[in-house]
Amino acid sequence: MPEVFITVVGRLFSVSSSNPSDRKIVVTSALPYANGEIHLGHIVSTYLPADIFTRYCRSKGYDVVHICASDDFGTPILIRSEQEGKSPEEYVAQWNRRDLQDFTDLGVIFNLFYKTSSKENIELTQYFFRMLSENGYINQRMVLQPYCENDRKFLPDRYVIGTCPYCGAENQYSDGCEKCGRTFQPGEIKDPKCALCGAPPVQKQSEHFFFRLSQLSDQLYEWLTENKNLQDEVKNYVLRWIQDGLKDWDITRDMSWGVPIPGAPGKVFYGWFDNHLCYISTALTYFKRNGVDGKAFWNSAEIYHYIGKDIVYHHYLFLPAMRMGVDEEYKLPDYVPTRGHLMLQGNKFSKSRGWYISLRGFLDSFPADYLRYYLAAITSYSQADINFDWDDFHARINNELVANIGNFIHRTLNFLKTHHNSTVPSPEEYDEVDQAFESRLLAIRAEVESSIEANEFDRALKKIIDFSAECNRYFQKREPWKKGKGSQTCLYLSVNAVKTLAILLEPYLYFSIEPLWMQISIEEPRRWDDASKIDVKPGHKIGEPKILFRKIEDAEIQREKARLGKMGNAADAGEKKPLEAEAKRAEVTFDEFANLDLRIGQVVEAEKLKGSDKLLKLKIDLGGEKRQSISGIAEHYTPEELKGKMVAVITNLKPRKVFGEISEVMLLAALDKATDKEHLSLLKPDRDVSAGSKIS
Ligand code: B3M
Ligand code: ZN
Repeated sequence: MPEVFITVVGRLFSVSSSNPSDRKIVVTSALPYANGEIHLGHIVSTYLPADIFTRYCRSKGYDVVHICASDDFGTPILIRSEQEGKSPEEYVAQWNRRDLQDFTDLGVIFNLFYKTSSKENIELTQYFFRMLSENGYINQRMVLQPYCENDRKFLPDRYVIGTCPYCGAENQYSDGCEKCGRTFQPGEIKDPKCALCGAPPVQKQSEHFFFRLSQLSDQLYEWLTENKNLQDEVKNYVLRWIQDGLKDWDITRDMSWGVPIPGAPGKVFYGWFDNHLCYISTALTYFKRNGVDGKAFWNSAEIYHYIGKDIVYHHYLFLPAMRMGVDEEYKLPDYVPTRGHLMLQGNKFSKSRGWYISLRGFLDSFPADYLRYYLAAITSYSQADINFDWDDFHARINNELVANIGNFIHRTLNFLKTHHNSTVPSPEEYDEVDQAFESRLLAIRAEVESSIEANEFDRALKKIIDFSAECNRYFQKREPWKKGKGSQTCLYLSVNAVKTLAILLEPYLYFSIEPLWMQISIEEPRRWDDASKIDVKPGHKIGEPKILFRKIEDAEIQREKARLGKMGNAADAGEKKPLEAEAKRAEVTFDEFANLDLRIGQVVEAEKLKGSDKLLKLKIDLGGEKRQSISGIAEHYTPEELKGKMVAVITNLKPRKVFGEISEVMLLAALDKATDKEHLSLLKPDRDVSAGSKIS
């Protein structure tokens, strides 16, 4: 088998000319934190570019995998799970499922979407730690950490809130300010308070492990300067960080939710120590499940880590440094494609101000491919910010997707159907116009391919759109409806152009192109290299043409614009307030909660308990079985009022004696917050359910 070498942006890859699957590629997308929905900002910088590239690679026949996972650890996640009364495991599992669903609905497909809390990732992280220790890259020292004496725990990162030392914004987390964007070192925040109880923390000694990043400065510098695939604009400021001097990195957190640090009970790794290792552990897991030697694959593959520009530090320094520190047992990245932030109508996205488009909301209104098309078209391979503009979206979908691409494809197929009995006619002799068009058709694949290989998916898409516009012009010029000379050639070349467009567009518009193959009546396999081939032959019968893209109406865009700034979707707004002291109780695991037998019961008998002003003696029907409750609600309800009422109760509290009477069931009631004990309300079901119904 002859070997040829091709150069891809300055690197040499050996590719067997007849076997594209020799080119191995691992694509990863930055891991979404398991505590909130995927939003368009994530999509634009990371998941869509990674998905387009992976689909392209697959179409080329390269041996490619796309890997991702939920980023499960960290204080924000633990705090949210506590607030929602869920175990962190249960909480992150829920977001993992939800994220995967969102990705799938947007056509972003992974070989494996796993999790940082997986057994495999925990093992790999601990292994890295041990190797780094052996190689002298870990040291330990005592540090002062905020500690809440009320809650009797250390308060890492987001467990402390306070005032930004730079801009004075109040109610900020201790790791950075959302107002001015600065990040802080532990201890920097002013007027610190415990996020759980509001008490000011004290400082307490704790032993922390540090990753000696500074020891790897020279190696990092060399890697950055030598790797020609990295974007210069990013590289330049990372090199400056190195020149300014890298600090050793505290990789320890005094808490329970995280990868346990071997030999250090009560301590876990900082999430950024383990999360990028999950690229490797997830890939290895995927390969293992498929009987492939994952390590060998990884080390013989080109590695692409797709990210947004807010996590450059971690991916250009921590990530390579940790791999260097274990003697590059796992290969360093070849590419770390980095893209900018998404703006909305020229302003920053803000969920709390309603200046926001949720992915789910978008998909409820428009086809997924419209979003893929628009975002791919406006996103360059750079750190420049990207602006989502509803009018621009409207114009591009209607002009480019519908009136240009959709129109050419449909008019060609429809013309074949109505004038040629759905059969591709034989070409006649070409004149210059046909020849010029044919050479465009033969050249377009390589042109698009070079942009995709350079990670410039917007430019590649622009080339496809321009080509489609040329197709339209050619069709228009040939006027096949006049049935003059050259009209058969026009249809012949046009249907081949449709096939080429379909192949080139498939990585961008999978949902729309998939049904097009039925219309052209071409079966698998359809490979990238089949584009620009004129191989739809005379006599080929096509299927039933259908419109691919629908136009967007003005009213739809008006509706979306009117929504902005109004949704008041302040889902996160309350997150930072200290939980009220009164609500603060000891932690309960989900299993403990699940042990409570909560039910709806019916009060069948009620009377005052002799000798007490406060207590009522009640009989509660639990659907066949009746049990007694001694309830302290006599000042709020009369026995008459209660008879027949459906109420919420706990049935499996340990029975206890009250005033000499046994109480087996407890009624649930709310005490009005404003008036405190003065106003009490029993809980009752919102709809009719029968006595004994379980509450969960
Ligand atoms: N979860 C940060 C983010 O979502 C983080 C990325 C991890 S990639 C290893 O922006
Ligand atoms: Zn506290």
